[in-house]
Amino acid sequence: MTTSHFIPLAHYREYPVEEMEQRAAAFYDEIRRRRTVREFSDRPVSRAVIEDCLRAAGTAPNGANQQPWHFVAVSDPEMKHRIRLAAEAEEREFYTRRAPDEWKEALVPFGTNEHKPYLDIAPYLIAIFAQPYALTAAGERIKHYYVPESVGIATGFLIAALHHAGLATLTHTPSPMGFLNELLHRPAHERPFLLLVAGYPAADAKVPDITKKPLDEIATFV
Ligand code: IYR
Repeated sequence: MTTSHFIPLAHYREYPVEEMEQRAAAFYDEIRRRRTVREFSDRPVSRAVIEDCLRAAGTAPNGANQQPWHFVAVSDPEMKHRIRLAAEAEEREFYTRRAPDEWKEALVPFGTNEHKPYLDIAPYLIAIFAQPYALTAAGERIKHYYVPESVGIATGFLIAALHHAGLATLTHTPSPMGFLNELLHRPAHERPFLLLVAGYPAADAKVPDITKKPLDEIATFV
């Protein structure tokens, strides 16, 4: 029988309201500078930074604390190239056949296409896998709960951590992504969730001229 075990909430910090307001504003100021980048520099990135950002991702709230995720940080140029070739093959299909015109129209402002040179250039590709269930050594399945929510939150933490550290990211979603299981030797029951490209932006990187919805459009207070 499983039992529960509680300990005091030791690490919570309360701030005076004014400091809380300053902190909230400062965080907004920092996170609003984050931009999705598609032009990366090949400058190497400290592995210690990636490790701490992954540790931060691993603290995300998740269903029943089952932590239904696995991150594969790829820096090996050969593996990055294999991922690029496989992603571009899927993307070629997407842009020439699979994507309905309405979808392609929605992507025009971002100038995306089937060419993904950043998969070779960026120093790190982080493949994020979701685990719908765990497999015991005996081959028994242990169901995981709220898997997409959990992995989505962890990915958000990871993106925020990388940005906070001073790195640029791109959430890349070649579809389908099954090739990642094969290339990265992940078990068949794990689902590739997202391929996060991370590194320094290219010195001359450009980003689309887009804006975010204002608060009154995205939130309601009742
Ligand atoms: N996965 C494709 C297409 C794509 C789709 C959306 I929605 C985007 O916001 C961006 C791209 C690609 O990576 O090009």
